Amino acid sequence: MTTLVPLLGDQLSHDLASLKAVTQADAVILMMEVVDEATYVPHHPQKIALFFSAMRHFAEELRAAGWRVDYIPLDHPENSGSFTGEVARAAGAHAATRIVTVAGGEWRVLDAQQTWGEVTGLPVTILDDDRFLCPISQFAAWAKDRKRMVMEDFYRIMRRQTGLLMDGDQPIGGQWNYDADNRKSVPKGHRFTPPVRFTPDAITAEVIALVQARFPDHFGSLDGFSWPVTRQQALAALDDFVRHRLAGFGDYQDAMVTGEDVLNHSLLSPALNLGLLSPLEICRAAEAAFHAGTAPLNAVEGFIRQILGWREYVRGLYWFAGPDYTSRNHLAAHRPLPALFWGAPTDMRCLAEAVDATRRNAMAHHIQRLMILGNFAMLVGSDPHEVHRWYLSVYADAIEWVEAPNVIGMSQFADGGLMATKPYAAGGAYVNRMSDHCKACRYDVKQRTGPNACPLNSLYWDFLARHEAQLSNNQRLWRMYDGWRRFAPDEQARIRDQAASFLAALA
Ligand code: FAD
Ligand code: DLZ
Repeated sequence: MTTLVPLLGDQLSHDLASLKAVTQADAVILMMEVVDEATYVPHHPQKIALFFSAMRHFAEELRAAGWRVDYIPLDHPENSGSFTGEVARAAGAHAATRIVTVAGGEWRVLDAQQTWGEVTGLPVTILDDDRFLCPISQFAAWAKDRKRMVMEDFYRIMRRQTGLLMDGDQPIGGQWNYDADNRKSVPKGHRFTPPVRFTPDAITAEVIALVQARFPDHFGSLDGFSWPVTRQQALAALDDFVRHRLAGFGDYQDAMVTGEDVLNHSLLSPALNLGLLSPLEICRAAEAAFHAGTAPLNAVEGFIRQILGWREYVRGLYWFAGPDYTSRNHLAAHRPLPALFWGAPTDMRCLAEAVDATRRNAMAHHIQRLMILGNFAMLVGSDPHEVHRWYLSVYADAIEWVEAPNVIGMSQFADGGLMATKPYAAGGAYVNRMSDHCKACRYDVKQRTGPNACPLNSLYWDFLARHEAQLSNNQRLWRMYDGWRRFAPDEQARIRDQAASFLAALA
């Protein structure tokens, strides 16, 4: 009897449910580098290299731990190029009698897994992915009868469930959420401690060469690849963050500084999403820093909320919302994504900074993703499915279960408010408040119209005006619509003409 255990690129955890369900004596672990997964969207070369390198290192660790591993590299002469093709080939080659696997992190992959029984003629067990703190069924039970799925409500349940930052039944410090303390702008001359970088070893170097040769046209640079690719490195990255950046995490969480790619962010999402770290161990490490007195409560609570709250929430929402979620288009936005997202030059400093960080690092921090790139895509009316495909392509941490709710729901309001209570729309004033970009920009953030006006200003008002019928009843937008209605009709017309000219030039 041979059990085939297909193990996917984001399932690199030694305590994976499938590894616990079989024995080393009768299992063959199948790991596959397949061209379909590298190209179903044009992933950033660093993302492909990260997955392949981490997969190859994990295969070595499994072998060292006594597992039989059939690892199919991308350039294997018989590689069929798809998960299903490789599972069928391996089932035959190993005379497998059954298949045990863990559910993939995307509807598309889960659909493929569900065909494996028919394709191979073998019994297939698809196990729940239990590396999350909230099972999908628990989230669905919580979400089922709610009109609004408020993240904060969910987060408090998760705090009580895990006991993180709890004093009995109450939050440590008396407050559940310290976000109000977390919106500081960065003082002039402030120095951030750069994160630890991991020099590519021979395995990573080989993968980088492979990716360079096979995917030369994908947007993004491979220079400077320095992601953690093993659990040991991921633990070192966690330790580095907790020691050097966690304490300031809250203060500057929403800040943007020219030339600073990381600020106080953790950069842990790629390792976490690949399975090299667990969400609970990260939260416990941050909590321990608070108890040791090395990081304040606003920082530690803010950080834990991202992982215990937002990350678990978006994962539950992705599976709860169903497979058509990425096709939602509540605001009927149909423009193509502007070419600047793929690196075409732009004079808008905020966008140029965020796109360039994305190109160099396969990474941008949350506020760049939400309030610079996502905001601009929404204001100009980009088709949300195209926006979703861009985000899924360019970020090292992008797997659909986490990317899609953040893009379709939070940043594009394309799900009509299932996730966000209002669109995250902003004009130039927000960017000026939260960053230093406007100072060096060729546009004037204070102007709404005219050749030097910051395009975000007219686009913001035009967005509100365009969607007045759909959005003006939203209580949270009352103040914005009040502002719009205070403009004299001729000023409204000038603003909308300005936006129309910008959009025409963009096309
Ligand atoms: P930190 O700022 O240090 O935060 C700590 C951790 O909290 C992150 O590593 C991440 O695991 C978690 N986290 C924070 N915010 C979120 C969130 N909104 N949803 C889920 N987890 C969160 N995150 C991804 O992991 N993959 C994605 O593809 C992704 N796409 C996004 C797209 C958009 C439009 C937006 C607005 C956000 C997206 N995020 C995504 C969430 C967030 O921006 C990233 O998790 C974060 O920038 C990763 O950098 P970091 O590890 O330094 O995070
Ligand atoms: C993102 C990605 C890439 C680029 N390549 C592979 C691959 O070759 N093999 C693999 O197992 N997984 C890869 N992945 C991740 C998948 O596209 C997908 O996100 C996960 O399988 C979802 O669980």
